[in-house]
Amino acid sequence: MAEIRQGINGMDCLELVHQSGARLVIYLQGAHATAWRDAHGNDILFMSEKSSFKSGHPIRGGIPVVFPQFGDGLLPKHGFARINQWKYLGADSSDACAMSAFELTDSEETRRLWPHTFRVEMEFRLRSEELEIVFTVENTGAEAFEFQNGLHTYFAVGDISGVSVSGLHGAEYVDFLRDAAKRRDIRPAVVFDRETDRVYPYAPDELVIRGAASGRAIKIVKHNMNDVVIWNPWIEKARRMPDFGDDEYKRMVCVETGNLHAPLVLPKGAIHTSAALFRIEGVRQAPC
Ligand code: TA6
Repeated sequence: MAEIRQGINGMDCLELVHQSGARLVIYLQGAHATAWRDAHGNDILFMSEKSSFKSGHPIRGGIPVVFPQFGDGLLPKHGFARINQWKYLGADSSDACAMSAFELTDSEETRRLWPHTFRVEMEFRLRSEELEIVFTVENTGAEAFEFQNGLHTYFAVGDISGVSVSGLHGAEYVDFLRDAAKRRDIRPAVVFDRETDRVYPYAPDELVIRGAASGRAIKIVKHNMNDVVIWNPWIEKARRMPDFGDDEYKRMVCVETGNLHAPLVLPKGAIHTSAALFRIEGVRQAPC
C-alpha cells in the first residue's frame, strides 16, 4: 500500500507500508526518506525535532540524498538533489517487499548550476526488518561528467556514548577536523567521545552499528559505493546548527555510504548503479 499525502508543512510525501507493518515515509523533495519503522515498531532513522521541513531547504535527518556533489563546493552543499522536487514513479508490493521509485532529471535551474543533462532514480525496497536503496545515475548528455553521490543517513541511537561502528578496523581515513590528514583506524570499532567527521575512502562493504535506539544492531551492506563517512556534530557544532537541538547529538549518528571522496566519471550515455542495504540484526529477508 502506498499513497501520496500531505506531510509536514503541506510537503508531499509517500507512505510505503509493507505487509509486516514496516513503514517508510519518503518526501518528494529530495526523494528524502524521513522515517522508517520496522515491523516491530522500532524507529530506525533520526529526525531532528527542529528540522525546518521548508520547501527548497535541507531536511535535518532521515536519509538525505547526496548528488552531484558531496560537501562544500560550487553547488549547494551536498548537491542540489536533496532540495529539489523529485517525480514519483509509482509503487508496487509483493509478499517479500514494498517498493517505490522516484526520479530527478536536469532542469533549467540545475543546468545553470551544473551544465549537464542527467537522470537519477532512487528505488526503495522495504521489507519487515530491512531497507534496500538502489541509486541509479544516468548521463543523458553528449559528454562525460564527474559526480559524487550517496546516502547521508542519520541513524537513531540510544545514547552516542554507547554507540560503535565496526567494519572499519585498519581502514585509512581522512579526518576533516584535523586538516584532512590521512590516518589509519587501529581501533576495533569507531566510538564517539567528541565531534567526529571523517571519510573512509574505498572502505569495506559491510559495517555494523551497535547501540541503535531500537536496541538491535544495524548491518549496512553497500554495493558500488566506494566510501563511508562517519559524522557526529557533538556539543559545540550541535549548538551552532539552527535546525538541530543542542542535545540531539546524543541520539544520532550519521553513517553515510556513497561515492563521497574521489568523484566518479560517467561517460555519455552510461548508467551507474549503486545500492545500500540496511538490515536490522538477526533476520534474513527474502530477496525481491
Ligand atoms: O557528512 C558530514 C558533513 O559533511 C559534516 O561536515 C556536516 O556538515 C554534515 O555533513 C551536515 O551537512 P549539512 O549540509 O546537512 O548541514
